[in-house]
Amino acid sequence: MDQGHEIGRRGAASLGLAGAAALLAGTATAQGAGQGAGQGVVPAPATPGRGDLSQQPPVVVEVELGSADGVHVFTPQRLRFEAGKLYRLVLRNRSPQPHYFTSDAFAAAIWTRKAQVMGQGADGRDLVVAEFKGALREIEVHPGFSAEWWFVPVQAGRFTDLRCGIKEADGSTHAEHGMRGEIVVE
Ligand SMILES: [Cu+2]
Repeated sequence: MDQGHEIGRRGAASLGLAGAAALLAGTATAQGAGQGAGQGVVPAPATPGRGDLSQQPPVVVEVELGSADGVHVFTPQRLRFEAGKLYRLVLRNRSPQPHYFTSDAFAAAIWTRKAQVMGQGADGRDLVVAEFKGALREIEVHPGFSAEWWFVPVQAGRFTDLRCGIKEADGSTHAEHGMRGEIVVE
């Protein structure tokens, strides 16, 4: 009887994940329908509410790519996210070189709402220069700038392939210098 109960619980848990994925797929379809007009898809109600995971207030997480004195490192090196929450991941590069934020495993475990290129207005404040919608795999940020990745993690896991693959003149990569990290989705 315990075994049956356990299987039942597992079934419910996987249904929960499938349900979340279906919810996200529904959200993307609704957005697409707004742009494409028609196509037999009934748009979701315009009022964001329960079930629209893409419209919740984002949790802001900031990562420094490299350091101002040229050390190749992610700060922090370990990132933690919760499945189902919307995140605004700010990738800031105050170092003298460009850097990548690359994790193929992580990119496959999230739903991307958008990415934003940030610039600075005359008053020195950050402003959005451009937004990109659609699936995304990695982001490169150039010295002195920042970019934002807005996403909802949809799959739990521990992803150890966070790295910057940029090569130095001697052929070594920033990852080999220590620009590696780990991302956990719970
Ligand atoms: Cu780098």
